[in-house]
Amino acid sequence: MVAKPPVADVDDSGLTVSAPKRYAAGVPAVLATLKHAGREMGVRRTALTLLKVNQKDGFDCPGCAWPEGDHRSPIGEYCENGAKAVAEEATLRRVTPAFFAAHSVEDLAGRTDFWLGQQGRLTSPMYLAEGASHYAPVSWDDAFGIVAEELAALDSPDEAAFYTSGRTSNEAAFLYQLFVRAFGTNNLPDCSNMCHESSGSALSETIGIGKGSVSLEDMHQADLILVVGQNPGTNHPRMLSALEKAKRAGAHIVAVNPLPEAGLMRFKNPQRPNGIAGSGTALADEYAQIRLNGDLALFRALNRLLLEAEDAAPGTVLDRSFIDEHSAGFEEFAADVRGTDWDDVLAATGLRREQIERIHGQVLRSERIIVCWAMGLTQHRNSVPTIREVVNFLLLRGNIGRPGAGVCPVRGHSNVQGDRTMGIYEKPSAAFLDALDAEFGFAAPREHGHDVVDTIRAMRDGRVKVFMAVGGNFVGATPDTAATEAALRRTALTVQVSTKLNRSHAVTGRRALILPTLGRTEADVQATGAQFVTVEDSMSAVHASTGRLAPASVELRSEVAIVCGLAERVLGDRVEVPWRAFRDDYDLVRERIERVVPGFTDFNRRVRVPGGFVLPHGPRDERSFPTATGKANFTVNALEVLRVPAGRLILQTVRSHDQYNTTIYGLDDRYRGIKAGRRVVFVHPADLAELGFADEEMVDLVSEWKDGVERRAPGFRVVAYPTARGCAAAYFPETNVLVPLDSTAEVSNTPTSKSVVIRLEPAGA
Ligand SMILES: Nc1nc2c(c(=O)[nH]1)N[C@H]1C(S)=C(S)[C@@H](COP(=O)(O)OP(=O)(O)OC[C@H]3O[C@@H](n4cnc5c(=O)[nH]c(N)nc54)[C@H](O)[C@@H]3O)O[C@H]1N2
Ligand SMILES: Nc1nc2c(c(=O)[nH]1)N[C@H]1C(S)=C(S)[C@@H](COP(=O)(O)OP(=O)(O)OC[C@H]3O[C@@H](n4cnc5c(=O)[nH]c(N)nc54)[C@H](O)[C@@H]3O)O[C@H]1N2
Ligand SMILES: [Mo]
Repeated sequence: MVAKPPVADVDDSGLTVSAPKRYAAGVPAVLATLKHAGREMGVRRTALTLLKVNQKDGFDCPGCAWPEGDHRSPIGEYCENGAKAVAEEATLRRVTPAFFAAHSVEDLAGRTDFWLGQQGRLTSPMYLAEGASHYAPVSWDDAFGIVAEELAALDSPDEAAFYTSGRTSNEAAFLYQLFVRAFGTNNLPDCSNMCHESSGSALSETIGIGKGSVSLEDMHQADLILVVGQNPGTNHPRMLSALEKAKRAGAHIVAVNPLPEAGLMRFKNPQRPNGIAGSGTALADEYAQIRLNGDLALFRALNRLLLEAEDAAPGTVLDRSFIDEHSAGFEEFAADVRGTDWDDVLAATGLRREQIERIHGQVLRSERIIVCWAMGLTQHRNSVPTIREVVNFLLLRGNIGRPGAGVCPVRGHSNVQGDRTMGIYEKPSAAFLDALDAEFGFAAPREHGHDVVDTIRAMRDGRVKVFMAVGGNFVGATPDTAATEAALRRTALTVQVSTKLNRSHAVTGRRALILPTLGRTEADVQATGAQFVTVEDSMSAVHASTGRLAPASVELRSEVAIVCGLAERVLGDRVEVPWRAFRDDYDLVRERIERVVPGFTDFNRRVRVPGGFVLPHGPRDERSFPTATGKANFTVNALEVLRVPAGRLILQTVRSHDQYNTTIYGLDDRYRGIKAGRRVVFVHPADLAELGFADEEMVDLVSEWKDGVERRAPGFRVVAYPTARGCAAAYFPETNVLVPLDSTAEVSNTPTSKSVVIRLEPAGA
């Protein structure tokens, strides 16, 4: 399978490569912020908008889900990449009906996501009729009518799937899942399925709740913070401030990553005067350059060392009272982990034993430990066992449910955690459905629905015929691009609720709709007046978000209004839900959330308190673990070393510094030394020599998997780079074509975007 790269619109002939940067942020970040924001928004709008990001009376940054904290900078609590996310949304450019008249769908399908996003904000509902070459304007009423007609034509509600991307507000998410379940299905795939699903699966099983257990305060109090499989300098830049603060309070920081990411090494805080000038703070005290997928082995080795240290000095290493009182499964776990083979550990991690022992020494000296992680841990076949082993590591010394300690899966999209809390989940719990039924007087379906990968399979096989998405770019973000596109093209109708144009508008079902919506930065005025929405960050804090800018077009509707309008049209009086009242007054929606979702008592009042409130979390608050055993569970996680055949590399697909998932802001990856191009593959110089390739050579990336299908991404420039041996890296979404649809993580079914076995071939061979 070859996906034709739509590169005609990207001029990367000026691609240059220089040495990777040694520190993150500082002056270049400030300059990049102002340049990018000014180009999209103009100077005045830039100043007005950036001042309101993440302020208590402002809007929630549409960038990442890192929490804001109480001490917000008066000059704006944002980062370079948050500013880019804001500028991307608040841009003055517009995609109008005239644009669609000038560009056929075929034309759009030949463009990159970079070009598509650059065209500006969508302004009007658009409809692609069967057999038509172009989208044409459609009224909101007619658009809802088309969806209703196609849904009514299905043999079963399970023939429709309803995707959510993690920017959707709590209010919109709650109403959306209500509509979908009232319609009769649990087919609610979401971006989490490709993101932190492995964290959710592992944490639910071991500690009883799929959310992180630490607060910002904990970060500042920790003695040891391990940042594993995460690139915060690019993806969660405000986290660097928290790490800096922790560091100043004496924390030791260990970075575990195949790539020596600039943000992990050294940080110049641009929001502090001396951060702009001076040499910044060295962040990582220890950098473990691990091989891709080596983390399970690393944590097993650390756990074995802890058990041996306890044997040597009984009663001094393990937190025996925690283990006895609060945990289950210790004996089995311990027996297994003692057998961990050092040769396997060294092969899997690529680390030296001395370094692992040094980290172990640091663990022994640390009373309070936090482990942070992101996609480097979640997107492998054995991600769930890996994260379970991280939990074992923390449980051994009681590092959960006390200050300065715990699990910290760092979320991606700004409200991805909240969407789950609101019931965007294909496997809802019975308790949630019971509460929903009781509140709204209908019987929600009990059968589990499709996640992302299963939705693609079902579309491919003709079992799902209507696909709707509230936000996101399903085509761009999912694996196996060629297979996914073919699957979507088989459907009867695709519906995209979007702010900006992307590939999912160009790869459609027989008919297609684009429903343009308000973004976070924009004022949302309904019949009863100005509305705000709420979101939940990575540390379970729920707070309000109020947009101020005039909407990009008078035709835009809020996501809440779109969901309510559609639900009313599709369901008629099949259920007694006051959709119109909900649309007119979001307080009424929050009243219902309070009655259905635990933890939202007095929601409307508490969310109006500046800064909002924090949701309950049993393990964090009182060491209560709502698992099957009622305790925190130790688990046994087999170590299988990922060995690749000779002449092959393991490829991870990552984000550059100039993108937000499939939204490409620009063609630079400043910290990694890349300018003006994205089709690059990072490989260790010694591997290049062994494989017979040279720096700067043009190659095709060919992925090999047990299904025997060859997947090829053509035309990449080789960049000799100090990554771990045997490991390569290239950007997503250009490389999604290489990720086999059926190559997913055990339990969580997350695509294995960080371990793809590839070979290099001379380009065009
Ligand atoms: N500016 C910006 N911010 C974002 C996003 C964005 O695209 N742009 N995306 C948002 C979203 S949705 C998410 S989920 C997060 C993603 O945040 P990250 O997870 O930081 O994003 P990735 O670029 O996928 O980086 C993965 C990191 O893990 C490392 N890694 C890969 N495989 C392994 C492994 O096997 N072991 C170890 N130890 N490390 C490994 C990589 O080298 C890299 O540093 O960021 C969010 N924030
Ligand atoms: N190979 C590979 N694939 C990956 C990953 C990887 O690391 N490697 N990461 C995965 C991860 S972690 C994630 S989270 C997914 C992301 O998957 P998605 O969330 O589906 O993708 P995004 O690129 O974030 O979606 C961008 C689009 O969202 C729309 N949008 C932006 N703001 C709003 C809004 O406020 N409302 C609405 N309705 N629409 C809006 C815009 O139209 C924009 O084009 O990708 C996954 N795919
Ligand atoms: Mo994500």
